[in-house]
Amino acid sequence: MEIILSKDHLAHFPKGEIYDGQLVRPFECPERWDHIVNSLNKNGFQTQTQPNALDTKKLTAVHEEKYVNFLQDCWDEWILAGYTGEAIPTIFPVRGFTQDQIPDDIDGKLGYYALAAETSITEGTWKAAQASAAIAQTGQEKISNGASEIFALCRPPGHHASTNQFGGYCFLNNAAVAAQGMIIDGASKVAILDIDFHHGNGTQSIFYDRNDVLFVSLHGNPKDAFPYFLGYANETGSGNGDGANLNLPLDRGTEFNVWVEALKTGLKKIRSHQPEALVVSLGVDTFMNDPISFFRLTSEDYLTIGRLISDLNIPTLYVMEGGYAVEEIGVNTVNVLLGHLNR
Ligand code: OKP
Ligand code: ZN
Repeated sequence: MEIILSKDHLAHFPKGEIYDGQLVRPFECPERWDHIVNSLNKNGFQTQTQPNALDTKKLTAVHEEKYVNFLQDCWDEWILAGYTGEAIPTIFPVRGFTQDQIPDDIDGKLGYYALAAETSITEGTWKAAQASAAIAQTGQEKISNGASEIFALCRPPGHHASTNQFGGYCFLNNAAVAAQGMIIDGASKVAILDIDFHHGNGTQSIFYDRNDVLFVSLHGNPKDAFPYFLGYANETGSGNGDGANLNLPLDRGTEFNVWVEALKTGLKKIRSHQPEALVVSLGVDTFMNDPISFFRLTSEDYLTIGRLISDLNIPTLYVMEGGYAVEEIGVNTVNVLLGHLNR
């Protein structure tokens, strides 16, 4: 299995995440990447490729151009305003506020383009976010050109980013860029399977009214888990996309025996969609020791997950999302890939 990766992820490492009423060291940290690469190397994944430059046309097929420009200019505008800390949104267009005015001031703009406040923007954020999307896109192009399985080692993650909002550690929706890229490059139907602990609200919203891209997600029930305001079972798609969105929310403390039944339900839905390619939003924050999540999966379970996904027999692009039990993130991630290869 070919791996796509880049050290440019290092450009994004905020010092602070708002958590527990404090600015803490972010859970989404650069050494997550090191642990994954170490495990890949230990397990003989030798084909490691740098991404091609990001194709802006494919990017803006998923994200609004104004939002892309905001991400690109945010840090400069923040500094120009005289701020010295990291860029953090503090006010949002909530219920009762106007939704259609984009402020000129960077404080207002940050809130307009944010869905949450835990994700700080720094000098290198845009560089890393672009590289991460380029990794997914490069993987996509290889799948579109006939590869049967690719691992896109994206960092920062992407599935919370919508067409015009960042948050939940995400800026550009890497999985959505890949799925849309597959359509642009000729696929008529693709599917996205999101097995990160958190609901992929960004991915869902991007494809919600379309039936060419099926979105299936297993995640912590939003009544108890981030992102709280999307991911319920009654969200099944709208208009043309009616029936092409499947949410499988699961309770606190869910163990693998229950989780895997939901996975099988999701896989059945994917089979019936008959996609030409599959994008897996691969988060391993479903792990029992994850510090911010509440499922109970073990390291061995990830082998089974890879095997079950490979049984679909569809060209598959794995796109890295979350996983914050840093010591175990490598083993857990690579176990999915090993399971997929039946090794
Ligand atoms: C990103 B990805 C929990 C706070 C959650 C944000 C989580 C973002 C997860 N008390 N904070 O889906 O792994
Ligand atoms: Zn997550």
